[in-house]
Amino acid sequence: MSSSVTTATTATAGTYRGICPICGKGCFVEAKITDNRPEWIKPLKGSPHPADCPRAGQAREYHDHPDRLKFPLKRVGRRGEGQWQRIGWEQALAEIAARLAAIRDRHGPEAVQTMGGSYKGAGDAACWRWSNLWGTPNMLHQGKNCGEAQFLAEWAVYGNISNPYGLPTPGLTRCMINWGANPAVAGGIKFVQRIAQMRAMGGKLIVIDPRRTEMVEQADLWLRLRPGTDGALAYAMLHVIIKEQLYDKAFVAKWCQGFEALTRVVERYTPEAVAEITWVPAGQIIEAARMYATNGPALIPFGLGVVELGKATTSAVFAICYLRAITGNLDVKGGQRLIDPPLQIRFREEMYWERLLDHPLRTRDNVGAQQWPIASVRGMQAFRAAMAAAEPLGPGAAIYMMCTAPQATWNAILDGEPYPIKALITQGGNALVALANSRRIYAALMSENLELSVNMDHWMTPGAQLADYVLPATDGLERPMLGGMWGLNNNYEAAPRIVQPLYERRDDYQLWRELGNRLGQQGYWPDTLEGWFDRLLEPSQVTHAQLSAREVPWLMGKSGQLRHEAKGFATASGKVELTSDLMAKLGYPAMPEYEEPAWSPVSAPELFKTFPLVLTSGGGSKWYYRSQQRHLEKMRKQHAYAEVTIHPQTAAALGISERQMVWVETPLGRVRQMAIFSDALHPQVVHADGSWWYPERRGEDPVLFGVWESNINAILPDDPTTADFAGDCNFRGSLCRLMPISAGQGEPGGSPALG
Ligand SMILES: Nc1nc2c(c(=O)[nH]1)N[C@H]1C(S)=C(S)[C@@H](COP(=O)(O)OP(=O)(O)OC[C@H]3O[C@@H](n4cnc5c(=O)[nH]c(N)nc54)[C@H](O)[C@@H]3O)O[C@H]1N2
Ligand SMILES: Nc1nc2c(c(=O)[nH]1)N[C@H]1C(S)=C(S)[C@@H](COP(=O)(O)OP(=O)(O)OC[C@H]3O[C@@H](n4cnc5c(=O)[nH]c(N)nc54)[C@H](O)[C@@H]3O)O[C@H]1N2
Ligand code: SF4
Ligand SMILES: [Mo]
Repeated sequence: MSSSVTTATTATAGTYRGICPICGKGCFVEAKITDNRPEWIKPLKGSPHPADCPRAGQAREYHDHPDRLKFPLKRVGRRGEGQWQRIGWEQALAEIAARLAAIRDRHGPEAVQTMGGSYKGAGDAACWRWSNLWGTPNMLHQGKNCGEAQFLAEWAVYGNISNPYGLPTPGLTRCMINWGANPAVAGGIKFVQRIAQMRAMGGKLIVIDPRRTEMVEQADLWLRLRPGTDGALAYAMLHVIIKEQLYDKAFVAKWCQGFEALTRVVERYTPEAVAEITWVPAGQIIEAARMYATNGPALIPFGLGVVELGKATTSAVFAICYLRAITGNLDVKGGQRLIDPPLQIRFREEMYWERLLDHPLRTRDNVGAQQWPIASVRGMQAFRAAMAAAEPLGPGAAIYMMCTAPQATWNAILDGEPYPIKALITQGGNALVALANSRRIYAALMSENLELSVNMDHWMTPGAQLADYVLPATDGLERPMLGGMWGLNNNYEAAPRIVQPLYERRDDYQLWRELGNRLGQQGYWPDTLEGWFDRLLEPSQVTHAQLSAREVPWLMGKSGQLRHEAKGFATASGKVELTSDLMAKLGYPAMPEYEEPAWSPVSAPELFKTFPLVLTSGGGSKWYYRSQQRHLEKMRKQHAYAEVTIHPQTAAALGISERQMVWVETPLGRVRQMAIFSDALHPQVVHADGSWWYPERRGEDPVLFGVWESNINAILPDDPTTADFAGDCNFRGSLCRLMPISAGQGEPGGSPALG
């Protein structure tokens, strides 16, 4: 690291190191600041993870962009009309607090729903902390759809989660399955290099993905499955491994509960039967099973391709848990390591999960609890009871266990069932773009039943446009940083505030602190985010400023300990529960079997006649982080418009030429995307970009920055029958049809009429 680098909490001029402000990954940058403005920002070489992706190059444009929110705004016209009045923070906070208090008096604390998005820094944790102190179990963040199902399955089966950012250990890891994961795009250069090193040292790579991703180029074996059929595939691999006696008999005998039940269940998932379901040849299924089972230690990291399949997710996440366990790859070096509790920082205590479980005002569980009890306060209590012996503090990231299913929130707003939600505070989330069935979300956000809607963001988004108050948040240069704030890992990077916030932007933390102080939480909130970080860091006896000033500002958790050998697994039985007592207790099958997605050629054959293509969506793009960065010119030059990828033969049969605009249509309507060809796709499968909006379009309703134009979520279903065991959305594994748009039809601009 360059010795000329200095650190400070109040920078105005000099060269500083901090965190790339673009997405929540916390990569390190070096920035030259003059007059409190970044002159240049570049990757910080020699740091634990220097910013290394194309988006980072646009950090200055992001920070300086004229469209960034600058001041608090209050709606003065109708919702969506775009009539805003600039107000001060004092007025905004006082009015919001007064309305929240009135709602609590009339409807209880549960009538307030808080909502966030994918990881956005410490503001997310501050939101959960506030929600717990306030007494609402209605918390939702978009991580609900990106990993929750896998984490809940791991907690149920292993009593802990495996490292979600699992990297292979070259020389040790002998096989890795990128199962619905594309680390070349999602994880960055470090992941790709590590996998290449693993392969150079003899490790095998299997990719399970309907698309020929960058990782397929390196792979020994690629299974191009029909989207949504991962659960059947995993059970077929278990079938082969058990039939051929390739499992770890000693581990199974000593540590697994329910192996006999598994043996019975896998019986019918023969490679031949599952080849019909998955469209993967039986020979490849057998080869993948053998390769994985006979090349330990082996690793199957977190992958979004298996957790966004709606009801088909449930069997997929459980069966993958079984695969790792019975092959003896669980909690071994070079294999599937379990995470260490986040004890370096006072994360769990500061979240006040305890307080929510026993809150004096809260009398009701979250609005999705009846349908999806695993994702509720009751579910959390069941987990805690099961874990009591091994992990008295319970899981770190308990938010994953209490997260409200989004469709339940929209019902509670629109129909008042099971009880009304009257206020929504969104911080760092773009629900109208990011969650399924956007029209229902639109109806909820526009509903008069929703008495208060607040949105804190960097930009005016389609959802913010429908809010009553819009609040401007600081970005990653304007605020200090402490990594690991979702409680999912035990390493914490730190960085100071390297420029003072511009205009009237505030840290997300301050929204929650200020509301808390006005609403009975006095004494709970340190004055500054830095002050809160200091409190969190006390167990490590370092302040945030000291940590940020270190040569490597990185607090490493203790690891290297294999957890089960010392204490057993943190389940009620102390074993890996292939048949989960906790699931059974909550009314679910103890060993969930494969179910098709709600709309599939098998589950909905009539629908398949009119919607004859299998649709998947949302594989990451290197130019964008989910719905973000659409304002940045360089990114838009690379990928200007939402794209749908199809096989050229299919396109030819439909009269579609490359780069032509097409309608992507489902029973819920249609959106426009640009056709791109790939002959590596199965001819009956298409992939549509997820989460598109166009900030250059009009913001006012009904255009709402083109949210109806190309956003695939506008036409994906969200009724409860489509969801998995925790109520997650069905983004991948669906049905659609395509139609070319002839010139002059379906002009861009976007309105609900387009559907
Ligand atoms: N069809 C389909 N839909 C999907 C997916 C898919 O694969 N297919 N993927 C899903 C996944 S994995 C995820 S995680 C979700 C993402 O869903 P979201 O998290 O809702 O979407 P993002 O685009 O990540 O960011 C939401 C908003 O946060 C704002 N923001 C960024 N940083 C900050 C900050 O520091 N403070 C504040 N206050 N705001 C900030 C951004 O400007 C943006 O408007 O989308 C899901 N939706
Ligand atoms: N550059 C960039 N990086 C990101 C993000 C981003 O938007 N851009 N998003 C971040 C977020 S929020 C998340 S959650 C992570 C996710 O990171 P990953 O887990 O790698 O997820 P994705 O790239 O969304 O999808 C992985 C793969 O799933 C495949 N897939 C689609 N349908 C199916 C299916 O039915 N079965 C299987 N097996 N595979 C399927 C897609 O083709 C895709 O290649 O990435 C993070 N990193
Ligand atoms: S955009 Fe995200 S992944 Fe890329 S360097 Fe910045 S923080 Fe890291
Ligand atoms: Mo995500």
